[in-house]
Amino acid sequence: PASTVLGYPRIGPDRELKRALESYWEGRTSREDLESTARRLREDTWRRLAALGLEGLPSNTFSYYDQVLDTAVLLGAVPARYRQDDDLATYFAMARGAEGSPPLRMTKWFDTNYHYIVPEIGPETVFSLDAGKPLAEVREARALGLETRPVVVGPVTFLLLAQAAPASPGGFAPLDRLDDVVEVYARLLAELAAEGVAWVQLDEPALVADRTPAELAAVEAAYGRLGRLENRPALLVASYFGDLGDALPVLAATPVEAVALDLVRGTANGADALAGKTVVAGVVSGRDVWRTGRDRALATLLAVRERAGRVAVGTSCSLLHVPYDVERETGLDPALRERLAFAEQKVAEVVELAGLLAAAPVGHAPGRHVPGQPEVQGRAHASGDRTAKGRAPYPVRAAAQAEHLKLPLLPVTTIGSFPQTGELRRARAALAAGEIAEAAYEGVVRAEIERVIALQERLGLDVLVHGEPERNDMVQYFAEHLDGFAVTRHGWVQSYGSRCTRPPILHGDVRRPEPITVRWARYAQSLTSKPVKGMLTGPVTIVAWSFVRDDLPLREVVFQVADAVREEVGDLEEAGIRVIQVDEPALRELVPLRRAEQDAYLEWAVAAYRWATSGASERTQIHTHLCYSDADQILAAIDGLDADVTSIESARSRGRLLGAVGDFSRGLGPGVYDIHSPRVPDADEVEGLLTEALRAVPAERLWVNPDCGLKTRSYEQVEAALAGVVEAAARLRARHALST
Ligand code: THG
Ligand code: ZN
Repeated sequence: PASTVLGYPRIGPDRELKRALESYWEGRTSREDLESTARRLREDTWRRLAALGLEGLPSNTFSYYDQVLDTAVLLGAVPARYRQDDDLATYFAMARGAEGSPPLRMTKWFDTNYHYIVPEIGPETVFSLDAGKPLAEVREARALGLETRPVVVGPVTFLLLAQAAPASPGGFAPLDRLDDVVEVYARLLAELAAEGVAWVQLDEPALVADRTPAELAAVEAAYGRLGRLENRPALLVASYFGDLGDALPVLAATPVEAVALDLVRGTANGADALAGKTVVAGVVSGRDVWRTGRDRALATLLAVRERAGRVAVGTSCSLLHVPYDVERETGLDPALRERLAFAEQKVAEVVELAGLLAAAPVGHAPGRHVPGQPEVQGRAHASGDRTAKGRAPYPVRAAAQAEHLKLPLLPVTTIGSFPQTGELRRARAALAAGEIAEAAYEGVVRAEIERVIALQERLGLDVLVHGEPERNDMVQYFAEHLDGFAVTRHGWVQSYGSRCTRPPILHGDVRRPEPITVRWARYAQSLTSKPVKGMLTGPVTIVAWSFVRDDLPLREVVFQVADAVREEVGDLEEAGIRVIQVDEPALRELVPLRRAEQDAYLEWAVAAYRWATSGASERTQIHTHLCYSDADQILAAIDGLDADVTSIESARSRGRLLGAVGDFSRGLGPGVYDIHSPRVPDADEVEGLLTEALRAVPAERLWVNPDCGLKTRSYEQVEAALAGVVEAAARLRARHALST
């Protein structure tokens, strides 16, 4: 085909799948209801793509939860503890947990804000083909008169993303099972061939990160074996999120028919090696919302054709990571909207470029040079040098803060958000729909803050929060109050399962026209004599969870946001806020996939955080919070943030985290309450966790807090859990007083 996309959104233009899933989970609707919604979404997508003129239609890009989980099921890699009579119940048990079995781990899909379910593979895992889903989708599309290309996560990426099953012997890695898994893929290809499928797409994004020689050998073995099968469809191996690097010649030497390249982040420099294969040239970005520069894209396509021969126009990755349709965003400034392309518009661009490429005479490529990424040359920001002078050394600050805050040993605090009640959500929706006045909405917010402060005082916490009832999302809220951002009405992008976010669009220079959080922080502080934390989102996270302009270096954009956060920190201090938390949960996810680029990134990302926070006086206590289970891997960078107190999720990685914090020299709060689970720990359990933490962190620097924000929990659970947390801290303080 001359044109294709590597994948498409599936949650529905109005989040139909989200609603269908959640009502099914709550038992309000039947499996048939869920299946008919899903079928309609798939059919609408195929019809729409065909109507736009796209030739290569993908299938099996739909998912009830996650495509990696779908692949695990396809391969029969279902841990015994999740198995139930009903296949859908088994599937959702892996994704969401079931009686007695917490769900499989979930983690970030490369450097996106999408999360996948981590498969569990052991030496004993029995693989067996269950091709029902891809076959059913092929038949469904065929019933509409449309032929499709099933998309499946490829064997190497699947195993590299998997984790070793709990009882695996030391030294076992899921990739050890490559040969067994490849045999299941071989059977899958045979079944698809028997069904008359012409092409299959195997996604191998893991190949754009650094890979060892053994991993490259796995690529060679897997695609050598699959490529030599006699009974199979043509194979498209899709790379995305970067350059294939050393994996390109390896793939090129295998007998697969086509390779997809991300030509937005990567270059076509190695494309000569692909001569004889089809190159799916990913010139339309699936990671941003900007229209494609037509001349540049066409020049790239011509250069690839010159080098490789056969070229199809494609997207740089699946369009899963962008919203459906910008035409619905009637509230956007038309001048901005004209610059935007969501999934629908990107498909139209692919089709248009395919037409232009077909019309361009062969042999007229613009020289041998393949254009790289657009030159980023926007003007530097006016404020110039932002190297932070830095705050006083930590011991000086710690002494000043002890004097100023007079906190007890093992202070208890929370991460920031409290449960978002139905009343709050309804009030926000009513405000957006113009059904209630601003003043009425603010009354609801004020009452909620009063309730949250009173609850924390009653339970006996030491550093309080206002609970963030005024915020929908920690990034969207700031975007709504900063110049340079636009927010959408329908621009939902799947984050995990049924959950979505609406990434703001950062399109211009960022400025803070006025204080954002000060009013509610001041109100909350007026209700109590205990310190109330001001709650801000850090510059890296605000940028990571937005769609960002591409005419300035990312670093420059992050520093502009850091300017705004720095101003907010100053205003909070001035308003009498003594503790300010600046969260940077996305610090980790923007880490480049290639090691060679990681240090430079971490250096500027950490510098931006310090710029945002270092205006604070030494007696103002700066907190930060990070919520991912592998914080131990970037602990040096976290230390570099120079926050006075860092809270870190630790429910699922306690051992590793506590083992790694030896060099960490400031306040630390390893979470003692797993907020991802409805389970409520009692004081004994929390006391045990704290006792363990005290072996790694001196009492003077240990903080007591939950793993993460409480907004997804109920008040009933939160109240019971926090009571146990406070009680445990009190017992340890008493023990400590006796022993000193
Ligand atoms: N905000 C943003 N990105 C994030 C998170 C966030 N990425 C990482 C992590 N947190 C992802 N987790 C979630 C958790 C819950 C929801 C989305 C992502 C969620 N969304 C609501 C839903 O789908 O119903 C909609 C929220 C809204 O109204 O804006 O519950 O916290 N940006
Ligand atoms: Zn968190």
